[in-house]
This record gives sequence, C-alpha cells and structure tokens, in this order.
Amino acid sequence: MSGTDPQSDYENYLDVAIDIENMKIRGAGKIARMGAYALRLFAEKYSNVEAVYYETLEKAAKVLYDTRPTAVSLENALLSVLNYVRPDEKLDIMLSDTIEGADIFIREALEARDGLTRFGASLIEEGYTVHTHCNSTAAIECILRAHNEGKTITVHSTESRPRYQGRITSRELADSGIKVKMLVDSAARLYMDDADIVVVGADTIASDGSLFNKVGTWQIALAANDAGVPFYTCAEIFKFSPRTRSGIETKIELRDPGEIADPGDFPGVTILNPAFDRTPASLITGIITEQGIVDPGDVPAVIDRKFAGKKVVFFY
Ligand code: RI2
Repeated sequence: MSGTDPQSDYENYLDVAIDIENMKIRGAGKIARMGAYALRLFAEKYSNVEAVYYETLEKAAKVLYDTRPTAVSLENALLSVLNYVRPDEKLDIMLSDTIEGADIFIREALEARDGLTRFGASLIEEGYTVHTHCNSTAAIECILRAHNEGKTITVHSTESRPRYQGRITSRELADSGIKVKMLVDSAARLYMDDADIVVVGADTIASDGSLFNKVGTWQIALAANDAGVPFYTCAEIFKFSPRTRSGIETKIELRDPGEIADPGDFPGVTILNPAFDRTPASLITGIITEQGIVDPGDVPAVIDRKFAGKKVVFFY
C-alpha cells in the first residue's frame, strides 16, 4: 500500500531535491527516506577528491533540507546520516559511512512505521468510522492493518485542497475493499458526529506536544473535540523535533498560490497557500508511535531519549 520508495529513478541527489520540492516525492516519511537516499547517492557519485568531502556533504544536505522546511522528518534523516559519518576519517571510510548511515536510517524508518501500526490498529474497533485527512502512509497502514485483522471499518477521507492528497487515500483504501466516504475539507464537522476516531499523519511533533500536519488538520481536531471524538496522530519518533526542544520554532511552508488558483484571475487578491497548520496538544488524545501511544505531555522526554547526546547541528 505504501509503495516502495522510487530510488531507482534517480542518478543525482539534486534531482531528488527537485522532486521533493515539487512534491513528486511527498509524505513526511518518504521525503525523509529519500533525503537519506539522496545523500547515499551523493557519496556513490562523489568524484571530487580535491574538495573536503564532509563539507560538501553538509552542503548537499542543506540543499535537501531547504526543499521542505516544515517536516522535521527530513532534517532528522539528513542529520542522522551526517552524524554517522566520521569527518576525520579517510575519504573511502567517509564514503562508506555515508552509504551505511543512509541504509540504517531508511531501514529503521520503515521498521518504525510498521511498528506503530500495531498500536494504531488496536485503537480501531469493529464497526468503527475513522476520519483521516490528506495522504499519510502511517495512518493508512494503521487502517489497513485493522481491516486485515477482519474489522469492518468505514473511512471518512477529507480530500485536502489544494493538492487533493485525500483523493489518493480514498482510492487506496477503497481499492483495498474498505468503505470510503470522501468529503470536501469544509464538511469535516458536519460528518464528525458519525466518526468514532480521527487518525491522521504527522510532519512534525513539537516539544510542546503540538502537531504540524497538512493544513486543515487543526480544524478537524477542533471538530473532533466539539463532537467528543478522540483525535490521534501517527508519528514515527523521527518526526519528533529536537529543534523545538531548543526553542527553535517550526516554520510553516507557504507554497505557490498558483496551486490554489491563477492569481491573474484575482487581481488585487492575495492568495494564501500554507501547506500545514499546527494543532495544539490540548486537542490531541494521543500520538501513535512505534514505542506505543505517547501522551502529548510526554513528548519532551521522548525527544530527550531519542536525541540526547547526539551531535545535532540544525540547518537554518
Ligand atoms: P506519512 C504529508 O505532507 C501529510 O501532511 C501527511 O499527514 C504527512 O506528510 C505524513 O505522511 P505532504 O508531503 O509520513 O503531503 O505518514 O505535504 O506518509
């Protein structure tokens, strides 16, 4: 269902960066894995023996980081590979470190997503209606696992303007035999009374327990809260943000207004196209991770356990 990462399509790390930025490669988990893969590719293709390898690797990582600044998954993936490389070693050792570090991150990221589905599926009971938003492979895998356990599930899927990733979710789940009702984003509250649980994805979990996810998630959380429906987000722990633990704010990516409408058709109108919004911890029942269901109040401890002692150099 989640598909394999399109690694064989690329010869050059810059081409991966271009396709993350234009969203041909999308999804916080996939952009992280492909970011790590892009650094692997950088090492495999490296031939500039004159240059100082580690500095050029860091520059390549910065180019990849700048493609989509909100999902900390990408930053954490790039940092994971950089931290694995020993900068004082000979070139051939640093090259093999880069490749090994990327392979380890990619393997562990896929294991993390598979691990969290055990906990996510356990929250979805027989006969449940699950509301989801956008196209989160982690959320979809939880829903599919519950379905494959024999539970009868109905899904409400908001289509997620302007890129309509929710339509991908609707097709994928319907193709798997699940009953799907697709809604326009603004119908979320109207149908929330029929839902038993909300399960969405995550781009970043901040240290205050808040969730950065596809725009519209906040409204869905407010609707769920108003309707008394529990709201969960699926987040592998590499989507938890050490930078916010240091007080550095998460930027919300503003994308091309042309994704919404042709500005030429709206003279004098400013078209706002934020790709994400921030759902406060007060609206989140739990965070589904590979270590279990995390209470938003426990996020700082999870971040400290995961990242403490790691050389974490943030990209600015
Ligand atoms: P998985 C996506 O962002 C959505 O916000 C989704 O909830 C999140 O990434 C996590 O996706 P975009 O890339 O890692 O569509 O669960 O902007 O697949």
